[in-house]
Amino acid sequence: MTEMKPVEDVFLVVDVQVDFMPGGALAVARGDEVVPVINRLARRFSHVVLTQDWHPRSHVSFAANHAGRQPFEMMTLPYGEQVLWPVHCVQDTQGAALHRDLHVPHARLVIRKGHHEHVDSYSAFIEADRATPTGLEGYLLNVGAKRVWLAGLATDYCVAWSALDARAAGFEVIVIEDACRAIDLNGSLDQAWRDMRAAGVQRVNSDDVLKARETT
Ligand code: VGL
Ligand code: ZN
Repeated sequence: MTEMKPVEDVFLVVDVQVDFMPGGALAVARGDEVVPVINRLARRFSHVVLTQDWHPRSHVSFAANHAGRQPFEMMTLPYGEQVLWPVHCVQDTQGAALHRDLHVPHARLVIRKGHHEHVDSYSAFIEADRATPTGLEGYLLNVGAKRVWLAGLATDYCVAWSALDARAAGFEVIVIEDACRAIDLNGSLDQAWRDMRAAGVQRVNSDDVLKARETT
């Protein structure tokens, strides 16, 4: 039996959700600007995977669930240092919905992460305990993926952690910088780019991707 040639490129669109948009519960400055760029890029990829931050209301990453703690403080948890966030992306709320203008009808898979009450997960691959897999690595290996292209929110958290874990899993990894926006908390954006560069993550602009993947 002949097999279809596996598509080696996968476009991973991270957390383009209402709560990360201006006016949202954990707003990323100019986060909405990524939507048209991602829509354009997504048309050049036959294989697109989306992620959704998807927390129970009792989630350990919410400052509101720790007496006397404020959003954006650090807290030591059993698995390490955790930023305490405003309540965001609560399962099945409007804030957790994908942005209404995100238009990727051919997206094949939506990975929901951060659903365990006691563990956060910035990464689409491995939760913050650095042990619990989401299943995305197995999925990508199973479909024959070789390269993972990333865009979305936020550059310095969920995009960066996902990019680093994709590298660690052996994929070629490219972050499309102008299709991302950052939170930038205490230098987190510079640190994220340093870490990604050191790990061999490539950094490109959407124009280059669109040009290189032009359809005739
Ligand atoms: C994110 C902080 C908390 C992200 C998710 O999508 O980058 N950041 N939860
Ligand atoms: Zn979150």
